[in-house]
Amino acid sequence: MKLVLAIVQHQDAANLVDALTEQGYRVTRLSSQGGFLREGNLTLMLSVEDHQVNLVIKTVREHCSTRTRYVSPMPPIAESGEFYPPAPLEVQVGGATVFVLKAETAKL
Ligand code: 2BA
Repeated sequence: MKLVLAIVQHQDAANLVDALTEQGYRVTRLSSQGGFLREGNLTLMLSVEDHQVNLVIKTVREHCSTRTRYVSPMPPIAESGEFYPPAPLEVQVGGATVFVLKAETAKL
């Protein structure tokens, strides 16, 4: 058994969960937040057989898009009378960040 953790963007989550459940996978959605942008994202948790991992990753890849976000860095400490507003920083977010871990499942 493997535990697949997929961190995805909100915009992609609904279609991805629909696709995974239609294929018969059991999915748990966890609300999460990225440490860098501090924006909400979703972590999907699936416990699957080893041979299903590649199919799950394929489905995640098909439903998760890369998007561009802009971050405003903190302004540098200004010297006397000088102010240089920092340029927004462009970052690419997504499609998805996926971790695959060995797992044992016990339903109690
Ligand atoms: P965030 O931490 O909010 O990161 C959002 C995007 O900002 C990242 O997109 C990446 O393009 C950029 N970024 C993150 N940390 C950076 C840094 N130290 N310097 C420059 N740019 C940085 P993704 O790579 O697509 O990641 C999307 C989300 O997936 C992340 O949100 C985080 O929640 C999670 N994630 C990504 N890599 C991870 C890892 N190695 N471990 C745990 N969570 C991870």
